[in-house]
Amino acid sequence: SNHTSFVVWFTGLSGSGKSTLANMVEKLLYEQKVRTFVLDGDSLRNGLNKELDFSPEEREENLRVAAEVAKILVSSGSVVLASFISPKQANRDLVKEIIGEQDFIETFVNTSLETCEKRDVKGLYKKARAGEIKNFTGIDSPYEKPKNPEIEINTEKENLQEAANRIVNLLQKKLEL
Ligand code: GGZ
Repeated sequence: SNHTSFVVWFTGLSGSGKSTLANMVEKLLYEQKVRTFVLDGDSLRNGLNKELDFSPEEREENLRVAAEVAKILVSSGSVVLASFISPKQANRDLVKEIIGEQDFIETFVNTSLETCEKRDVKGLYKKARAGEIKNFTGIDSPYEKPKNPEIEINTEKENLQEAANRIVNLLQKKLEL
């Protein structure tokens, strides 16, 4: 195989644990001297995608740009750990098309809305419930669960460290480390 890098694309609700997992995977890969790059909604939306809001159209544009950036990083040889809610099947199909199916690993961080809302790490669910934030995923904007993710993590049943190890094992097989 000539495969040297991939995009691990984490999809799931706000507060599902996507970025936490991505950072754990990055740490494990770093220890194995694999070059990585972490991309997420927070960082992209603070810079490159500053103008974009959370309407369906602008989420799609956010994700299109994210996928193009991920593609550039993969072409330079990095394993890209990308965390974006990417709420719709159509969003994930677009991302997969841009990155290329062969380089795309769809990873569903399956944490229930109930749990995300209970954790409410940033207080965003509370604001969304109060109507202070509009178009909030899971509250007044939809999240379509992936039907056939390559990896699925159930953070309510599985320990995060175990989940991160599972992802790295799969990558190792694909990278033939
Ligand atoms: C969802 C929102 C919203 C709305 C702000 N809906 O948990 P966070 O805070 O740190 O991560 C969320 C982030 C989602 O950005 P993405 O680029 O991943 O979204 S998408 O893929 O749908 O384009 C959340 C914060 O932004 N946030 N307002 N209305 N999340």
